[in-house]
Amino acid sequence: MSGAGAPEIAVDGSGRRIVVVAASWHEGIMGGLVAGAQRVLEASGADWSLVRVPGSFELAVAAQAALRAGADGVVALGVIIRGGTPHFEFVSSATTDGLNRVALDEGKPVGFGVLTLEDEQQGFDRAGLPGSKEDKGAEAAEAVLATLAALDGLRGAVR
Ligand code: DLZ
Repeated sequence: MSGAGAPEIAVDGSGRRIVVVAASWHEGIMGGLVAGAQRVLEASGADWSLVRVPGSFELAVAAQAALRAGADGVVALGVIIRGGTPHFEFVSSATTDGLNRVALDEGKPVGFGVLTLEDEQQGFDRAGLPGSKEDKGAEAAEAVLATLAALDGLRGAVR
């Protein structure tokens, strides 16, 4: 999936409680993702915190716990790089399915900032670092805030 067609999103996060859950594999790329999400959340005025988990596989359970503890939304960040084992497929699909399930079960937005990559370079290109072409941590944070606003609007519209 390329970043072509990504929307420009400006959102107000004041009054929103957002938890960033971030995996710890591939720390150089992860640093860029976390910094991108932080930039957006701080600029938006959201009340936010960061929770680290070991790997991307653990993101879904942490996201669920954050939402059950009262967070309005979660930004999930991870980096999964294809290696020489089938682990990539298992970890990627479990992470994606798990995060989607948490969002639907809890009825709250989970921003998907998990990069599934062939190699490290693809991650540096997307991590919002100097020289990167894309900023996927920032995009995931914007998506959560924009979705919260959309859900508020939708609930107001159907009352
Ligand atoms: C096991 C594993 C592998 C092979 N690769 C990655 C990866 O590229 N990115 C990542 O975030 N996590 C990886 N993991 C770890 C799993 O997500 C998980 O933490 C372990 O299997 C322990 O449950």
